[in-house]
Amino acid sequence: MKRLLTIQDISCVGQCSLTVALPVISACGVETAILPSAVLSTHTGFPHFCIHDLTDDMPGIEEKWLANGLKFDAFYTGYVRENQIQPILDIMERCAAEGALRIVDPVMADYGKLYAGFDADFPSKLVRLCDGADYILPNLTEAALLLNEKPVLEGYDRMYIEGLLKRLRQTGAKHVLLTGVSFEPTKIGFAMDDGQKTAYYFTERVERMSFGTGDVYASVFAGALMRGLPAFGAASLAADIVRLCIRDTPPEHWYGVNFERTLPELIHRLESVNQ
Ligand code: PXL
Repeated sequence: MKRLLTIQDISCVGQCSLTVALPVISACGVETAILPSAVLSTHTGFPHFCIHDLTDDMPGIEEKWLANGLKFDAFYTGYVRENQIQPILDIMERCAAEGALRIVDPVMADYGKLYAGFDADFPSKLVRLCDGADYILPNLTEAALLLNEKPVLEGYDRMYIEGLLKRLRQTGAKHVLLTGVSFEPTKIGFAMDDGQKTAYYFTERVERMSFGTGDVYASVFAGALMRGLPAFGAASLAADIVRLCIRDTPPEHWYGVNFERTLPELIHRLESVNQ
């Protein structure tokens, strides 16, 4: 069984980050190790929250992993803080099994705005994590902010998307998976660039603004990829699963998506993969 390390926060309530990644990646049949970047009372979309930063614990944890000979086949980073970028790069270098993959979700913004608690210069710091990543998974807002551009959320065309993908690969990322791409009101999906071509995938749009969808998306992608699906298959499975989760979430449930009842479908869709 492959062992993946995911580095992101524990939001105690909020159906996001580690409380999503752990069940989802485990459901994919992949051993899931965690390194919490911070503990929050809730995610930062709630009007009141407190945060306990865990940066200082990272080097000691890494040291004990190394002493125990623990290595990881993949790393998947999500919500992290500025002063954690170097310790995380160190861990990804020193605790990597041969050929380990780096999947970086540059979690910091959506709907044109940075999440509460991040400074305007945070995107320029997060670019360092993208350099050398095998896959980065920004949404449209994060993609623009990583490039120090103004987010464009509507009225764009394929040329804009493909230009964005090309500029994002210049950060040093090998593949770019841009989420939340939509050229017509009823469809939403992703664009994926592997350096040679751009591939698109769209599903029916379920009209709802939801926290945590990016975390479900990245977790399914990481889990399915480690389980042996090709990247485009893992990315399109992730898009299908996110759509099912949103469909299962009542509109008044504003702070997350009910991914829990979609886990059997995820397991079922991965059953035919022989790894
Ligand atoms: O779902 C992304 C996310 C992860 N972690 C924290 C957040 C958010 C989005 O708001 O606040 C702490």
